[in-house]
Amino acid sequence: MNTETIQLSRLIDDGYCLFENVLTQPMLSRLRDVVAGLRESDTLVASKVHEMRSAMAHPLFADLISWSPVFDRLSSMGFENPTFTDGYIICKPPQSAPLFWHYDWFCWQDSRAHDVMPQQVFLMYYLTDTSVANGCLRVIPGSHQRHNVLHEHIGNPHSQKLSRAEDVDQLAFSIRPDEVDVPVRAGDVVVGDSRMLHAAHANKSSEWRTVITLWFQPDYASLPDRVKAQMVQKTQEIPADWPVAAATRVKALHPTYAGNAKPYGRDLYRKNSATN
Ligand SMILES: O=C(O)CCC(=O)C(=O)O
Repeated sequence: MNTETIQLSRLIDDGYCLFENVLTQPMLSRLRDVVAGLRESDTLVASKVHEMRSAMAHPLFADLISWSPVFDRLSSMGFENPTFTDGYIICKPPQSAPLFWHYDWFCWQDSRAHDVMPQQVFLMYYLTDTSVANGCLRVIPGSHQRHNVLHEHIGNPHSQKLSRAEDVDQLAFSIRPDEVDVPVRAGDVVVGDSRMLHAAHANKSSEWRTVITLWFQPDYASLPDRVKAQMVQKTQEIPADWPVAAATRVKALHPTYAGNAKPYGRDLYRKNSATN
């Protein structure tokens, strides 16, 4: 088996895989400079857990969204024409709370919500090396497919209460017996199924820890119409003042849908069924 086939099996079985050394050092430096500028300009929306902003905040993110080495990796996994909908810059301040367990899939009502192939994946690029000490990613392998006890307790996985980390004693913030840490080196990319339960450790270090999360649909053409409509609806608008070249590159990756199917909306709850 070649590396990409192994990574595809991991994505399908565990819900995530890791590609090392995908970004160059100059690209990492540019991303760090832009993120530092955004933080200084005070335009990120802060919570106890992190500060967050859309990746449309700066045209440099067009370079990351269309980063060709990643498309080569996706293509070798059989994903020839992925689409891109939205992205976020997530900065964890020094001494900040853990990020709660959640998934990022919104179409659980769909009859194909439990398909083997992911309908949507995140690409997470960390701008620093990560470890348990500075808030690395944590995942529950297999939770994109199999029922997990957390599904019965987390309710709306994106509620304001969770974002504000008001009650860190609740299960959504707990250390789970089946969780796995995903420490990375800056420049790696984690590819994960949006249905998988994931979280992040507290940042106990004295440095900021930033991740840029980009949402792709690896095989958009094969998606059910209502899911397509949903993806088009959540696609972030490209700012009018972006340079034409940057805007064109991102626009070329946007999904399109000309049918009449109704988007699912943000129906965040996964069915609490022990059978899947
Ligand atoms: O902050 C992190 O490490 C994870 C971010 C995350 O869970 C997300 O973007 O959905």
